[in-house]
Amino acid sequence: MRIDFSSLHPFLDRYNGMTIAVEPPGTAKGHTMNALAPELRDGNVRHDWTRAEIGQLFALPFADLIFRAQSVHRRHFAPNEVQISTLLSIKTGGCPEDCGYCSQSAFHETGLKASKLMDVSAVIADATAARDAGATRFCMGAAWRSPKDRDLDAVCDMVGAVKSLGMETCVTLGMLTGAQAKRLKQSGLDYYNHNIDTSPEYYGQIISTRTFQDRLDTLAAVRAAGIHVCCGGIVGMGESEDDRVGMIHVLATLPEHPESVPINLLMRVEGTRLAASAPLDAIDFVRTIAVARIAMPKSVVRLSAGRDQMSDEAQALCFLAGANSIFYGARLLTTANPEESHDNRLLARLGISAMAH
Ligand code: SAM
Ligand code: DTB
Ligand code: SF4
Repeated sequence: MRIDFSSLHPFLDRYNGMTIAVEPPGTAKGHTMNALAPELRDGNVRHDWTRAEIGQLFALPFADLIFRAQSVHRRHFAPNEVQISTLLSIKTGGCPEDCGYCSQSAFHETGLKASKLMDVSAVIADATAARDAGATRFCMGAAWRSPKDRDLDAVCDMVGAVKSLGMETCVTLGMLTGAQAKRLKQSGLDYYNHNIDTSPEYYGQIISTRTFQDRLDTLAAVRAAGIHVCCGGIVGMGESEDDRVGMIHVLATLPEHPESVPINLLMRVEGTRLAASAPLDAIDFVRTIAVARIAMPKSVVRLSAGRDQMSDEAQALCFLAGANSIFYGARLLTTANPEESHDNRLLARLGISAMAH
C-alpha cells in the first residue's frame, strides 16, 4: 500500500524519504543537526561555509549534486514554481565603468545607442505590460557608476508608480551611499540588485574602475536600509572552477544571504573585452546553480542571463538543480532573452507555474 502523504499535510511529500541519503555538511560540535534538513544548523541557514566545503560540493558526482540540491530545494520551496521577473533598461549605455562583459561600458565599441533616463510614464507603460504578461517583479537597470541625486528623485517616482501597479520593485543603479539606499527604501523599493560578479581573486581581471570591497559596501548600505538584496554573479567569463567556488563562497558567507541570487551566463557581446570567451560547459553552469541552492537554501536562485544560448534541456536541469526564478520577456537589458511564447511552452512542458508574491 502507498500512503499519499500529501493528503495529510501539503508539504509532507517533500520530506518523503528524501533526507535519508543526504549526509550532513560537517555538523560542528555543539550544534544541533536537523535530520530532516541537514543543510540547516540550529534551525538556521549557514553563514560559516568554508571554501573547501563549497569546493567539495562542486566536485560531487553530478547525480549526487543534483539529488542533494533538489532535496534542499523541496524542503524550502514549492518544487514546481518559479518567480517571474521582467527587466527594463531605464538608462542605457555610456557608462563610465569598465566591466569587461558589458555592452553599456563607454570603454567598449558595441554599436549600442546610448539614451537618457526614461520618462516615468514610459516606464509605467512597460511595467503594466510586464504585469499583464504574468511578471510579479519589475527590475529597472541604469548604466551608472552611481546615481546622481536628481536622477534618484526620478527613479524613486518610478519605484512608487510600479509598486502601485501591484508589482514587486527592483532597481540596479550602481554604487549607493547609505542615504541613497534609505531614500529608495522610503519610495517603496523591495529589492536592490548589485552583483559581486565573480571571485575576489578574478575580479581584477574583469573590472578596474571599482573594487570588490566597493561592491560589499553598497550591499551593506542596502541591507542597513532594510531593502531585500539581489546579488549574484556571472559565469563563463574565462574564470576557473575555483573562481566559481570563491564567488558562491562569498555570497553564502555574507552576514545575511541575499534573498535573490541571480546566476548569469555571460552574454558574449561583440565589441566587449570578453566577447571571445570560450562557451561554458552547460553541466558546469548547472553545477553552479546547484551549489548556490545548497549553500543558500532559503534564497531564490535565478537562472538569469544566458537562457537564450541554452537548450530547453539544460534549462530543465537548472530547475532540477534548484533554480526558481527567471527573467521573462524577449529582452534583458540590451541583449536577447527567449520569446515569451517559447518560455510559456517550456514552463508548461515542465509543469512549472508562476510563484505568487
Ligand atoms: N550599472 C549597474 C551596475 O553594474 O551595478 C547596474 C546595471 S548592470 C548591467 C547589472 C548586472 O548585469 C551586472 O552587475 C552584471 O552582473 C550583469 N551583466 C551585465 N552585462 C552582462 C553580460 N553581458 N552577461 C551577463 N551578465 C551581465
Ligand atoms: C542580473 O544579475 N542580471 C540582469 C540584472 N541583474 C540587472 C542583467 C543581465 C544583463 C545581460 C546583458 C544585457 O542585456 O545587457
Ligand atoms: Fe556600467 Fe553596470 Fe555595465 Fe558595469 S555592468 S559597465 S557599471 S552598466
